Amino acid sequence: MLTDNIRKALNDQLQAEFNSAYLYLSMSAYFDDQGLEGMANWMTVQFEEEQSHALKLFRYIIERGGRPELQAIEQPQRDWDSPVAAFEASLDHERMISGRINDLADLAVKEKDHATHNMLQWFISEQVEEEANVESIVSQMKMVGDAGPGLFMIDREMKGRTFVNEAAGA
Ligand code: OFO
Repeated sequence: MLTDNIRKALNDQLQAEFNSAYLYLSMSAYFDDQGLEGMANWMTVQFEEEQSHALKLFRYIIERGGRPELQAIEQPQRDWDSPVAAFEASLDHERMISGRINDLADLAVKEKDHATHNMLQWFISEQVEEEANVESIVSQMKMVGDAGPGLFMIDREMKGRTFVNEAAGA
């Protein structure tokens, strides 16, 4: 049984994960429009990852006897000044999400909800990985600049990213 505070916080995080998914799908459309298919693919995979995070929370709320409440999803930003600016925005976004997950873990401790605290450990590790991945892309892109052969090489590498549902069953 979830306390009201935890239930509300988990539902808010469920919405935040869908907002993340929508943001990355919008970034995918932006990169596709820029002719950067690898980056568009990377963002589509990110969209799928965020949906899997939302689904993990959705299932957890049900498992604990709650009912997920689907809140409205924000309209995402449509354009960025440059490819690197889009990845920098993604990094800022992930740092914000990490802060939210940490607050949620603090709340679980405060409410003595050890099961939720335990479930959140997966998200805490996932955030470390997400921030590190985007940080490394941003620094590579800064090294090669916002156009030219270096950028196209990074783009080509990103075509290989595929979705693996790590959130399922973890
Ligand atoms: Fe769900 O990890 Fe990104 O936002």
